[in-house]
Amino acid sequence: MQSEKFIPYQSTYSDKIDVEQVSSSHFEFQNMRRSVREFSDKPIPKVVIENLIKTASTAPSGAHKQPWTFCAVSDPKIKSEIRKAAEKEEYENYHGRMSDDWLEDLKPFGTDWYKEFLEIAPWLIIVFRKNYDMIDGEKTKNYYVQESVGLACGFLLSAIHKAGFVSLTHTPSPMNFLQKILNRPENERPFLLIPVGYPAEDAKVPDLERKSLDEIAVFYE
Ligand code: IYR
Repeated sequence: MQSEKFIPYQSTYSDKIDVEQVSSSHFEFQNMRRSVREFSDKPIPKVVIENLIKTASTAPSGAHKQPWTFCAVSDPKIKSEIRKAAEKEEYENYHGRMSDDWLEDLKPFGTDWYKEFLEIAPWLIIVFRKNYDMIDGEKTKNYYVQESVGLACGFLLSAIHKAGFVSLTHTPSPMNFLQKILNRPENERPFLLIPVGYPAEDAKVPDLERKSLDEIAVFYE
């Protein structure tokens, strides 16, 4: 018996949908998504960023706790502060903190400690995970926080791609400086820093291949 209130599920199903065609063309579209490091400074209206964040927050989460906060920054002063702090950490990472294997693995991507995009992209979305919540001064539990916030970020990247923008999943490490700069409470920890914008006109991406279906899936029929 269902003790809580349930409502009818509003299905997106239609017998007019050609599922093979729809799933295949969605794959083709998603397969065009790339992490981009070269942004244009062309502005994006705040309402658009609000829509992207609302979409991210439709992701499933443990006990529907939605254990996330999305901080959207367009203020140039805060972006500069973030860039300065991120580059300070990344400089250390690229000059001793990262292993030789790691540096070797990153060579195809041409990354370095220099993070110009943090000032060029019109918006930085910094995603925080909430290990617990504070409701009326009481600690309340959240569940599967990493999984939930990871899913929300996936939804966010997809929404960004659908709108024709590009993004980058940037993980300056350690990134506790984001908590300080953005003045976030104790129960929030930085999870990902996602610059969002239009691609620079001459933006280039590494020539990568994705794994084949055989390498990523096993079917039991
Ligand atoms: N955080 C660093 C290093 C870095 C690490 C991985 I794993 C990447 O896929 C890309 C970069 C940076 O942002 O440069």
